[in-house]
Amino acid sequence: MRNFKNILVTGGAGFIGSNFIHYLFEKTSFKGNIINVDKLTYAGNLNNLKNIEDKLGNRYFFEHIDICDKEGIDKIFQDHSIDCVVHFAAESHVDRSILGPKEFIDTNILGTFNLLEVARKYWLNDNKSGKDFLFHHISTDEVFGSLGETGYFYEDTAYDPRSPYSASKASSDHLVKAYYHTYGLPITISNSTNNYGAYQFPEKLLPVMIGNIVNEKKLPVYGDGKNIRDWLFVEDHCSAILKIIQKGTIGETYNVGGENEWTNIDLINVLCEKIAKIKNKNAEHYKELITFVKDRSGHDRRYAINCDKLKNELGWKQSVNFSEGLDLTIDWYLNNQKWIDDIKNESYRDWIKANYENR
Ligand code: NAD
Ligand code: TDX
Repeated sequence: MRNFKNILVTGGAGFIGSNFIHYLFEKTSFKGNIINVDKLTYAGNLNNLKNIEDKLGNRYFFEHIDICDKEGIDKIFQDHSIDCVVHFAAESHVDRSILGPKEFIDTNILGTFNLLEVARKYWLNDNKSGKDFLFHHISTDEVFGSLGETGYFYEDTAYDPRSPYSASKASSDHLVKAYYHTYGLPITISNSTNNYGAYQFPEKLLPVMIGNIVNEKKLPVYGDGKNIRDWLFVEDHCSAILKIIQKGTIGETYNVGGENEWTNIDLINVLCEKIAKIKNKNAEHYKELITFVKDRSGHDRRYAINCDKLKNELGWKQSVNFSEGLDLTIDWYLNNQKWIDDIKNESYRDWIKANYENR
Protein backbone atom coordinates (compact mmCIF):
# COMPACT_ATOMS: atom_id res chain seq x y z
CA MET A 1 0.00 0.00 0.00
CA ARG A 2 1.27 3.45 -0.91
CA ASN A 3 1.42 6.04 1.87
CA PHE A 4 1.94 9.59 0.75
CA LYS A 5 3.36 12.39 2.84
CA ASN A 6 2.67 15.58 0.87
CA ILE A 7 -0.51 15.45 -1.18
CA LEU A 8 -1.18 18.28 -3.62
CA VAL A 9 -4.96 18.61 -3.90
CA THR A 10 -5.97 20.86 -6.79
CA GLY A 11 -9.42 22.46 -6.57
CA GLY A 12 -9.59 21.70 -2.84
CA ALA A 13 -11.87 24.68 -2.19
CA GLY A 14 -14.59 23.22 -4.42
CA PHE A 15 -17.30 20.70 -3.63
CA ILE A 16 -15.57 17.30 -3.92
CA GLY A 17 -12.05 18.60 -3.22
CA SER A 18 -13.08 20.13 0.11
CA ASN A 19 -14.98 16.96 1.04
CA PHE A 20 -11.84 14.96 0.23
CA ILE A 21 -9.71 17.15 2.52
CA HIS A 22 -12.28 16.79 5.33
CA TYR A 23 -12.43 13.05 4.73
CA LEU A 24 -8.66 12.51 4.82
CA PHE A 25 -8.10 14.57 7.96
CA GLU A 26 -11.25 13.66 9.87
CA LYS A 27 -12.19 10.11 8.87
CA THR A 28 -8.93 8.30 8.11
CA SER A 29 -5.58 7.72 9.81
CA PHE A 30 -3.79 9.89 7.21
CA LYS A 31 -0.70 11.39 8.90
CA GLY A 32 0.70 13.54 6.10
CA ASN A 33 0.23 17.08 4.82
CA ILE A 34 -2.22 18.51 2.31
CA ILE A 35 -1.37 21.39 0.02
CA ASN A 36 -4.56 22.81 -1.47
CA VAL A 37 -3.98 24.72 -4.72
CA ASP A 38 -7.06 26.60 -5.85
CA LYS A 39 -7.68 29.61 -8.09
CA LEU A 40 -10.86 30.43 -6.13
CA THR A 41 -13.16 30.82 -9.10
CA TYR A 42 -16.85 31.45 -8.41
CA ALA A 43 -17.01 27.78 -7.29
CA GLY A 44 -14.06 27.91 -4.89
CA ASN A 45 -15.00 28.68 -1.30
CA LEU A 46 -12.59 28.73 1.62
CA ASN A 47 -15.58 28.63 4.01
CA ASN A 48 -15.71 24.92 3.11
CA LEU A 49 -12.44 24.43 5.00
CA LYS A 50 -12.63 26.89 7.87
CA ASN A 51 -12.34 24.38 10.70
CA ILE A 52 -9.51 22.54 8.92
CA GLU A 53 -7.47 25.76 8.73
CA ASP A 54 -8.11 26.40 12.41
CA LYS A 55 -7.35 22.89 13.64
CA LEU A 56 -4.66 21.65 11.26
CA GLY A 57 -2.71 24.76 10.31
CA ASN A 58 0.60 22.82 10.59
CA ARG A 59 -0.50 20.05 8.16
CA TYR A 60 -2.82 21.96 5.82
CA PHE A 61 -1.55 24.66 3.45
CA PHE A 62 -3.61 26.75 1.08
CA GLU A 63 -2.02 28.23 -2.04
CA HIS A 64 -4.06 30.64 -4.14
CA ILE A 65 -2.74 29.63 -7.58
CA ASP A 66 -4.13 28.90 -11.04
CA ILE A 67 -3.15 25.41 -12.27
CA CYS A 68 -2.25 27.08 -15.59
CA ASP A 69 0.55 29.04 -13.83
CA LYS A 70 3.65 26.98 -14.58
CA GLU A 71 6.12 28.77 -12.29
CA GLY A 72 3.60 28.88 -9.45
CA ILE A 73 2.90 25.15 -9.67
CA ASP A 74 6.58 24.33 -10.08
CA LYS A 75 7.35 26.21 -6.86
CA ILE A 76 4.63 24.26 -5.01
CA PHE A 77 6.23 20.95 -6.00
CA GLN A 78 9.67 22.18 -4.87
CA ASP A 79 8.59 23.88 -1.65
CA HIS A 80 6.37 21.05 -0.44
CA SER A 81 8.19 17.97 -1.88
CA ILE A 82 4.95 16.72 -3.43
CA ASP A 83 4.68 12.93 -3.74
CA CYS A 84 1.02 12.67 -4.80
CA VAL A 85 -1.29 14.89 -6.85
CA VAL A 86 -5.06 14.48 -6.56
CA HIS A 87 -6.33 16.65 -9.40
CA PHE A 88 -9.89 17.90 -8.88
CA ALA A 89 -9.52 21.47 -10.21
CA ALA A 90 -11.85 22.03 -13.14
CA GLU A 91 -14.69 24.04 -14.49
CA SER A 92 -17.43 21.57 -13.61
CA HIS A 93 -20.87 22.81 -14.64
CA VAL A 94 -22.32 21.59 -17.95
CA ASP A 95 -24.72 24.58 -18.30
CA ARG A 96 -21.83 27.03 -17.97
CA SER A 97 -19.81 25.09 -20.55
CA ILE A 98 -22.65 25.57 -23.02
CA LEU A 99 -22.85 29.30 -22.28
CA GLY A 100 -19.06 29.80 -22.51
CA PRO A 101 -16.65 26.93 -23.22
CA LYS A 102 -13.36 28.86 -23.16
CA GLU A 103 -12.64 28.57 -19.44
CA PHE A 104 -13.31 24.83 -19.71
CA ILE A 105 -10.65 24.52 -22.39
CA ASP A 106 -8.21 26.68 -20.42
CA THR A 107 -8.52 24.99 -17.05
CA ASN A 108 -9.60 21.46 -17.87
CA ILE A 109 -7.31 20.89 -20.84
CA LEU A 110 -4.45 23.40 -20.66
CA GLY A 111 -4.40 23.43 -16.85
CA THR A 112 -4.17 19.63 -16.72
CA PHE A 113 -1.46 19.70 -19.38
CA ASN A 114 0.50 22.24 -17.32
CA LEU A 115 0.19 20.14 -14.15
CA LEU A 116 1.30 17.04 -16.04
CA GLU A 117 4.35 18.83 -17.42
CA VAL A 118 5.42 20.12 -14.02
CA ALA A 119 4.72 16.74 -12.39
CA ARG A 120 6.72 14.88 -15.04
CA LYS A 121 9.73 17.19 -14.69
CA TYR A 122 9.60 16.97 -10.90
CA TRP A 123 9.18 13.20 -10.92
CA LEU A 124 12.13 12.80 -13.32
CA ASN A 125 14.55 15.30 -11.81
CA ASP A 126 13.70 16.05 -8.26
CA ASN A 127 11.97 13.08 -6.72
CA LYS A 128 15.12 10.98 -6.54
CA SER A 129 14.35 9.36 -3.24
CA GLY A 130 12.88 6.34 -5.02
CA LYS A 131 9.69 6.72 -3.03
CA ASP A 132 6.23 6.34 -4.56
CA PHE A 133 4.94 9.17 -6.73
CA LEU A 134 1.42 9.34 -8.17
CA PHE A 135 -0.69 11.68 -10.29
CA HIS A 136 -4.36 10.81 -9.70
CA HIS A 137 -6.80 12.45 -12.10
CA ILE A 138 -10.45 12.95 -11.15
CA SER A 139 -12.82 12.53 -14.08
CA THR A 140 -16.44 11.90 -14.87
CA ASP A 141 -18.79 9.34 -16.40
CA GLU A 142 -19.84 12.07 -18.88
CA VAL A 143 -16.77 11.33 -21.05
CA PHE A 144 -18.50 8.11 -22.17
CA GLY A 145 -21.48 9.94 -23.70
CA SER A 146 -25.15 9.11 -23.29
CA LEU A 147 -26.82 5.71 -22.76
CA GLY A 148 -30.19 4.47 -23.93
CA GLU A 149 -32.53 2.63 -21.60
CA THR A 150 -30.13 -0.25 -20.98
CA GLY A 151 -26.42 -0.85 -20.63
CA TYR A 152 -23.56 0.54 -18.57
CA PHE A 153 -20.32 2.41 -19.01
CA TYR A 154 -17.26 0.21 -18.37
CA GLU A 155 -13.65 1.34 -18.00
CA ASP A 156 -12.98 0.35 -21.62
CA THR A 157 -16.13 1.92 -23.11
CA ALA A 158 -15.13 4.18 -26.02
CA TYR A 159 -15.19 7.88 -25.21
CA ASP A 160 -18.05 9.85 -26.78
CA PRO A 161 -18.27 13.23 -25.02
CA ARG A 162 -21.09 15.50 -26.14
CA SER A 163 -20.88 18.77 -24.19
CA PRO A 164 -17.97 21.23 -24.08
CA TYR A 165 -17.55 20.19 -20.42
CA SER A 166 -17.35 16.47 -21.13
CA ALA A 167 -15.18 17.04 -24.21
CA SER A 168 -12.72 19.02 -22.08
CA LYS A 169 -12.69 16.30 -19.40
CA ALA A 170 -12.23 13.59 -22.06
CA SER A 171 -9.33 15.53 -23.49
CA SER A 172 -7.68 15.81 -20.07
CA ASP A 173 -8.16 12.07 -19.46
CA HIS A 174 -6.42 11.32 -22.77
CA LEU A 175 -3.50 13.59 -21.86
CA VAL A 176 -3.10 11.86 -18.49
CA LYS A 177 -3.12 8.45 -20.17
CA ALA A 178 -0.62 9.70 -22.77
CA TYR A 179 1.80 10.81 -20.04
CA TYR A 180 1.68 7.29 -18.62
CA HIS A 181 2.14 5.50 -21.93
CA THR A 182 4.72 7.90 -23.37
CA TYR A 183 6.75 9.01 -20.35
CA GLY A 184 5.89 6.38 -17.76
CA LEU A 185 4.52 8.99 -15.34
CA PRO A 186 2.76 7.00 -12.58
CA ILE A 187 -0.91 7.87 -12.95
CA THR A 188 -4.34 6.58 -12.00
CA ILE A 189 -7.73 7.92 -13.15
CA SER A 190 -11.21 7.68 -11.69
CA ASN A 191 -14.44 8.35 -13.60
CA SER A 192 -17.31 8.99 -11.25
CA THR A 193 -21.03 9.50 -11.51
CA ASN A 194 -22.99 12.48 -10.11
CA ASN A 195 -21.94 13.32 -6.56
CA TYR A 196 -24.21 14.77 -3.91
CA GLY A 197 -23.62 15.98 -0.35
CA ALA A 198 -22.43 18.97 1.68
CA TYR A 199 -20.66 21.99 0.14
CA GLN A 200 -22.03 21.54 -3.41
CA PHE A 201 -22.32 24.87 -5.19
CA PRO A 202 -25.99 25.86 -5.56
CA GLU A 203 -26.10 25.60 -9.35
CA LYS A 204 -26.21 21.79 -9.47
CA LEU A 205 -29.49 19.86 -9.34
CA LEU A 206 -29.69 18.88 -5.67
CA PRO A 207 -28.74 22.16 -3.98
CA VAL A 208 -30.86 24.11 -6.50
CA MET A 209 -33.90 21.97 -5.77
CA ILE A 210 -33.43 21.83 -1.97
CA GLY A 211 -33.04 25.64 -1.84
CA ASN A 212 -36.02 26.29 -4.09
CA ILE A 213 -38.30 23.85 -2.24
CA VAL A 214 -37.46 25.42 1.13
CA ASN A 215 -38.01 28.93 -0.28
CA GLU A 216 -41.13 27.82 -2.17
CA LYS A 217 -39.70 28.92 -5.52
CA LYS A 218 -40.30 27.23 -8.89
CA LEU A 219 -38.43 23.94 -9.42
CA PRO A 220 -36.96 24.18 -12.94
CA VAL A 221 -36.93 20.71 -14.53
CA TYR A 222 -35.13 20.53 -17.88
CA GLY A 223 -37.02 18.86 -20.75
CA ASP A 224 -39.36 16.04 -19.72
CA GLY A 225 -37.52 15.33 -16.45
CA LYS A 226 -36.84 11.75 -17.49
CA ASN A 227 -33.07 12.07 -17.90
CA ILE A 228 -31.33 9.59 -15.64
CA ARG A 229 -28.32 10.13 -13.40
CA ASP A 230 -26.55 7.71 -11.05
CA TRP A 231 -26.10 9.39 -7.65
CA LEU A 232 -23.07 8.81 -5.43
CA PHE A 233 -22.65 10.18 -1.91
CA VAL A 234 -19.60 12.44 -1.99
CA GLU A 235 -17.90 10.73 0.98
CA ASP A 236 -18.14 7.42 -0.86
CA HIS A 237 -16.39 9.04 -3.80
CA CYS A 238 -13.68 10.22 -1.39
CA SER A 239 -13.19 6.71 0.06
CA ALA A 240 -12.89 5.38 -3.49
CA ILE A 241 -10.21 7.94 -4.35
CA LEU A 242 -8.24 7.02 -1.23
CA LYS A 243 -8.40 3.32 -2.10
CA ILE A 244 -7.18 4.05 -5.64
CA ILE A 245 -4.26 6.25 -4.61
CA GLN A 246 -3.19 3.68 -2.01
CA LYS A 247 -3.75 0.45 -3.90
CA GLY A 248 -4.82 1.13 -7.50
CA THR A 249 -2.74 -0.32 -10.31
CA ILE A 250 -0.54 2.32 -11.94
CA GLY A 251 -1.79 3.34 -15.38
CA GLU A 252 -5.32 2.08 -14.71
CA THR A 253 -8.75 3.72 -14.76
CA TYR A 254 -11.44 2.93 -12.17
CA ASN A 255 -15.14 3.70 -12.51
CA VAL A 256 -16.86 4.95 -9.35
CA GLY A 257 -20.64 4.86 -9.11
CA GLY A 258 -23.57 4.83 -6.76
CA GLU A 259 -25.37 2.01 -8.60
CA ASN A 260 -28.32 4.24 -7.89
CA GLU A 261 -30.17 5.48 -10.99
CA TRP A 262 -32.93 8.06 -10.75
CA THR A 263 -34.89 10.10 -13.25
CA ASN A 264 -34.62 13.78 -12.34
CA ILE A 265 -38.37 14.07 -11.84
CA ASP A 266 -38.59 11.10 -9.47
CA LEU A 267 -35.70 12.47 -7.45
CA ILE A 268 -37.29 15.93 -7.20
CA ASN A 269 -40.54 14.33 -6.00
CA VAL A 270 -38.62 12.48 -3.26
CA LEU A 271 -36.96 15.74 -2.19
CA CYS A 272 -40.39 17.38 -1.96
CA GLU A 273 -41.65 14.51 0.21
CA LYS A 274 -38.63 14.51 2.52
CA ILE A 275 -38.64 18.28 3.02
CA ALA A 276 -42.43 18.30 3.52
CA LYS A 277 -41.95 15.84 6.41
CA ILE A 278 -39.29 18.03 8.03
CA LYS A 279 -41.34 21.23 7.57
CA ASN A 280 -44.65 19.63 8.51
CA LYS A 281 -46.17 20.57 5.15
CA ASN A 282 -48.12 18.74 2.49
CA ALA A 283 -45.72 17.34 -0.15
CA GLU A 284 -48.24 18.19 -2.90
CA HIS A 285 -47.78 21.86 -2.00
CA TYR A 286 -44.10 21.60 -2.93
CA LYS A 287 -44.70 19.36 -5.96
CA GLU A 288 -46.91 22.09 -7.46
CA LEU A 289 -43.72 24.17 -7.76
CA ILE A 290 -42.33 21.78 -10.40
CA THR A 291 -41.98 23.70 -13.67
CA PHE A 292 -40.84 22.07 -16.90
CA VAL A 293 -38.44 24.46 -18.65
CA LYS A 294 -36.50 24.50 -21.93
CA ASP A 295 -34.22 21.48 -22.18
CA ARG A 296 -30.43 21.73 -21.84
CA SER A 297 -28.83 21.70 -25.33
CA GLY A 298 -27.48 18.23 -26.12
CA HIS A 299 -28.82 16.97 -22.76
CA ASP A 300 -27.38 13.47 -22.18
CA ARG A 301 -30.26 11.07 -21.55
CA ARG A 302 -28.82 8.50 -19.19
CA TYR A 303 -25.59 7.81 -17.34
CA ALA A 304 -24.98 4.51 -15.54
CA ILE A 305 -21.67 3.02 -14.57
CA ASN A 306 -20.37 -0.43 -13.83
CA CYS A 307 -17.90 -0.16 -10.93
CA ASP A 308 -17.19 -3.88 -10.38
CA LYS A 309 -13.48 -3.36 -11.05
CA LEU A 310 -13.14 -1.00 -8.08
CA LYS A 311 -15.23 -3.26 -5.88
CA ASN A 312 -13.56 -6.54 -6.83
CA GLU A 313 -9.95 -5.41 -7.17
CA LEU A 314 -9.70 -2.82 -4.42
CA GLY A 315 -12.49 -3.91 -2.06
CA TRP A 316 -14.39 -0.60 -2.18
CA LYS A 317 -18.09 -0.31 -1.58
CA GLN A 318 -20.63 2.45 -1.02
CA SER A 319 -21.31 3.09 2.68
CA VAL A 320 -24.52 5.08 2.59
CA ASN A 321 -27.87 4.20 1.03
CA PHE A 322 -29.57 6.91 -0.99
CA SER A 323 -32.33 7.70 1.46
CA GLU A 324 -29.83 8.20 4.32
CA GLY A 325 -27.51 10.18 2.08
CA LEU A 326 -30.35 12.47 0.98
CA ASP A 327 -31.42 12.99 4.61
CA LEU A 328 -27.86 13.95 5.57
CA THR A 329 -27.62 16.30 2.58
CA ILE A 330 -30.97 17.99 3.18
CA ASP A 331 -30.09 18.45 6.88
CA TRP A 332 -26.75 19.96 5.94
CA TYR A 333 -28.34 22.58 3.64
CA LEU A 334 -31.07 23.39 6.16
CA ASN A 335 -28.45 23.89 8.89
CA ASN A 336 -25.99 25.92 6.84
CA GLN A 337 -28.02 28.90 5.69
CA LYS A 338 -25.11 31.28 6.33
CA TRP A 339 -22.89 29.25 3.95
CA ILE A 340 -25.61 29.56 1.28
CA ASP A 341 -26.24 33.27 1.93
CA ASP A 342 -22.51 34.01 1.57
CA ILE A 343 -22.55 32.41 -1.89
CA LYS A 344 -25.83 33.92 -3.03
CA ASN A 345 -24.43 37.45 -3.15
CA GLU A 346 -25.23 40.12 -5.70
CA SER A 347 -22.92 38.81 -8.42
CA TYR A 348 -24.35 35.28 -8.04
CA ARG A 349 -27.90 36.63 -8.35
CA ASP A 350 -27.01 38.82 -11.37
CA TRP A 351 -25.39 35.85 -13.10
CA ILE A 352 -28.40 33.60 -12.53
CA LYS A 353 -30.79 36.32 -13.72
CA ALA A 354 -28.76 36.96 -16.88
CA ASN A 355 -28.44 33.30 -17.82
CA TYR A 356 -31.51 31.40 -16.67
CA GLU A 357 -35.23 31.84 -17.15
CA ASN A 358 -37.60 30.80 -14.37
CA ARG A 359 -35.17 31.18 -11.44
P1 NAD B 1 -16.45 22.53 -8.25
O1 NAD B 1 -16.82 23.37 -9.42
O2 NAD B 1 -17.29 22.52 -7.04
O3 NAD B 1 -14.96 22.91 -7.78
C1 NAD B 1 -13.91 23.14 -8.66
C2 NAD B 1 -12.77 23.79 -7.89
O4 NAD B 1 -11.67 23.98 -8.80
C3 NAD B 1 -13.12 25.17 -7.32
O5 NAD B 1 -12.63 25.28 -6.00
C4 NAD B 1 -12.38 26.13 -8.26
O6 NAD B 1 -12.02 27.36 -7.63
C5 NAD B 1 -11.16 25.31 -8.65
N1 NAD B 1 -10.58 25.73 -9.92
C6 NAD B 1 -11.23 25.95 -11.11
N2 NAD B 1 -10.37 26.36 -12.05
C7 NAD B 1 -9.14 26.36 -11.46
C8 NAD B 1 -7.83 26.67 -11.92
N3 NAD B 1 -7.61 27.08 -13.18
N4 NAD B 1 -6.78 26.56 -11.06
C9 NAD B 1 -7.00 26.16 -9.77
N5 NAD B 1 -8.21 25.89 -9.28
C10 NAD B 1 -9.27 25.97 -10.12
O7 NAD B 1 -16.26 21.07 -8.85
P2 NAD B 1 -16.58 19.65 -8.19
O8 NAD B 1 -18.00 19.32 -8.42
O9 NAD B 1 -15.99 19.60 -6.85
O10 NAD B 1 -15.72 18.71 -9.17
C11 NAD B 1 -14.36 18.40 -8.88
C12 NAD B 1 -13.83 17.47 -9.94
O11 NAD B 1 -14.62 16.28 -9.97
C13 NAD B 1 -13.89 18.03 -11.35
O12 NAD B 1 -12.71 17.63 -12.02
C14 NAD B 1 -15.12 17.39 -11.98
O13 NAD B 1 -14.96 17.27 -13.36
C15 NAD B 1 -15.09 16.04 -11.30
N6 NAD B 1 -16.39 15.38 -11.16
C16 NAD B 1 -17.43 16.00 -10.53
C17 NAD B 1 -18.64 15.32 -10.34
C18 NAD B 1 -19.79 15.96 -9.62
O14 NAD B 1 -20.86 15.34 -9.53
N7 NAD B 1 -19.67 17.16 -9.08
C19 NAD B 1 -18.78 14.01 -10.82
C20 NAD B 1 -17.71 13.41 -11.48
C21 NAD B 1 -16.50 14.10 -11.62
O1 TDX C 1 -32.01 23.19 -12.48
C1 TDX C 1 -31.74 22.09 -12.97
N1 TDX C 1 -32.75 21.34 -13.53
C2 TDX C 1 -32.53 20.13 -14.11
O2 TDX C 1 -33.46 19.48 -14.59
C3 TDX C 1 -30.40 21.57 -12.99
C4 TDX C 1 -29.27 22.36 -12.40
C5 TDX C 1 -30.21 20.33 -13.57
N2 TDX C 1 -31.22 19.64 -14.12
C6 TDX C 1 -30.95 18.29 -14.69
C7 TDX C 1 -29.85 18.21 -15.71
C8 TDX C 1 -29.27 16.82 -15.46
O3 TDX C 1 -30.03 15.86 -16.17
O4 TDX C 1 -30.52 17.49 -13.59
C9 TDX C 1 -29.47 16.59 -13.97
C10 TDX C 1 -28.23 16.89 -13.13
O5 TDX C 1 -27.74 18.15 -13.54
P1 TDX C 1 -26.41 18.81 -12.90
O6 TDX C 1 -26.56 18.86 -11.42
O7 TDX C 1 -26.11 20.06 -13.64
O8 TDX C 1 -25.33 17.66 -13.18
P2 TDX C 1 -24.81 16.96 -14.53
O9 TDX C 1 -25.01 17.82 -15.70
O10 TDX C 1 -25.39 15.58 -14.55
O11 TDX C 1 -23.23 16.90 -14.21
C11 TDX C 1 -22.73 16.59 -12.88
O12 TDX C 1 -22.35 15.25 -12.79
C12 TDX C 1 -21.21 14.85 -13.52
C13 TDX C 1 -21.57 17.50 -12.52
O13 TDX C 1 -21.96 18.86 -12.63
C14 TDX C 1 -20.37 17.22 -13.38
O14 TDX C 1 -19.25 18.00 -12.95
C15 TDX C 1 -20.01 15.77 -13.27
O15 TDX C 1 -18.97 15.44 -14.14
